[in-house]
Amino acid sequence: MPVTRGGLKKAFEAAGCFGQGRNVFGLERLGDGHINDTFLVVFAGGRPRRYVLQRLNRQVFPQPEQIMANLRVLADHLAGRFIGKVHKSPDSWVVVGPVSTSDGRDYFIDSDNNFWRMLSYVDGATSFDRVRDGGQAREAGRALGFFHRLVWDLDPALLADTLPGFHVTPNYLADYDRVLQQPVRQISSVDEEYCARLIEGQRSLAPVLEDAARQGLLSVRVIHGDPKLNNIMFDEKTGRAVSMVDLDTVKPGLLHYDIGDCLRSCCNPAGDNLEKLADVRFDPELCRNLLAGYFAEMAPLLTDADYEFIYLAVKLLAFELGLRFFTDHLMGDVYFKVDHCGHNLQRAMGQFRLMTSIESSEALIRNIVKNCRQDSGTGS
Ligand code: GN1
Ligand code: MG
Repeated sequence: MPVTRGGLKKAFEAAGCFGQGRNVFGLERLGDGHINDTFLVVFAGGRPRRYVLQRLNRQVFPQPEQIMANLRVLADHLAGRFIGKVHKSPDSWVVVGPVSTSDGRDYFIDSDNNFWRMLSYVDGATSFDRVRDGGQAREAGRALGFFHRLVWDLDPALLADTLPGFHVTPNYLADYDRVLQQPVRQISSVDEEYCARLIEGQRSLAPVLEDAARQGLLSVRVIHGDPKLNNIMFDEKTGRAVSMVDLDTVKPGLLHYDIGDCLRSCCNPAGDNLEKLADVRFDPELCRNLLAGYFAEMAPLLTDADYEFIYLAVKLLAFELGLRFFTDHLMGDVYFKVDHCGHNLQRAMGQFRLMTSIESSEALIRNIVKNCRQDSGTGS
């Protein structure tokens, strides 16, 4: 989405509030998130350090103050973990935390009621939109496992639910049904028909994780909420995962939302913003690597049910994202930013194709889960 000159001026003004008296030396757009506007900022004077400035999307996050409170809770918890030397090499993991304004606040609200916040930047690291190889998938899995282990003893009740209903697939299905009932929006093109047919065929999939939680098979934990590949930072020199960013959706939830989302994102070599639909597929070897990395961190903490639901989680999360993109397309692209008309439909088709590929590899994926579990030394 283009940022207007007025928007840039606002960004400069906001950045200045976090400078502790230093002037803004440079400011440019960063990344291509679908929700917030993100900028890279450098202040003048002293050692040139980079920061991330974001304007949070108030439509998506109606109470952004809660996000900042969550980030504080998280940063304090993680600082405690490292200071206590719970983990062997604290230097290799970078915790992204909020930067305060000159008057000691965690955010700045401008005269147009835009909500701005600044975060530390992970230096010497980079992110990827498409997975490079199995080694990188393994690192991605290790990063998610490490993150889950870091927050394992953080009480989810200390975190606000910043996005109620996020990842609760039956709610997304209900939203879709509501949109279809509006007479203005009918399914018209061949691609829309494909999506609508696929959704009809998968209705019973939608509640699987929520039902499992209700039955006590899965528990609510602290989750990242958006652990896709490009939210994992890799060291530029070693390729090791060193941080997980985009912490706005850190909140109480099911681990399987994270495991499923990470798998669906990292095991699709075409990436989320695919160019050719035909390139989309779920790669079992990448899955094997990712799970090996994840289990290396998390295996001792997982239950039989946790392993059992991994296949359904990855299938569900691909379905859910497809459903969210498609519903947004039908609503006129009101949630996810788009580059062109039909972009959300194209993204939906990608996720649905990925889901079909996951479905056709069910036996293989279940076997990979079993073997990786055994290799981690916890399988029976
Ligand atoms: C959104 O803005 P971004 O790209 O970090 C979305 C995620 C989706 C993702 C799909 C709060 O994240 O759930 O998986 O797009 N975030 C929110 O690329 O809805
Ligand atoms: Mg995000």
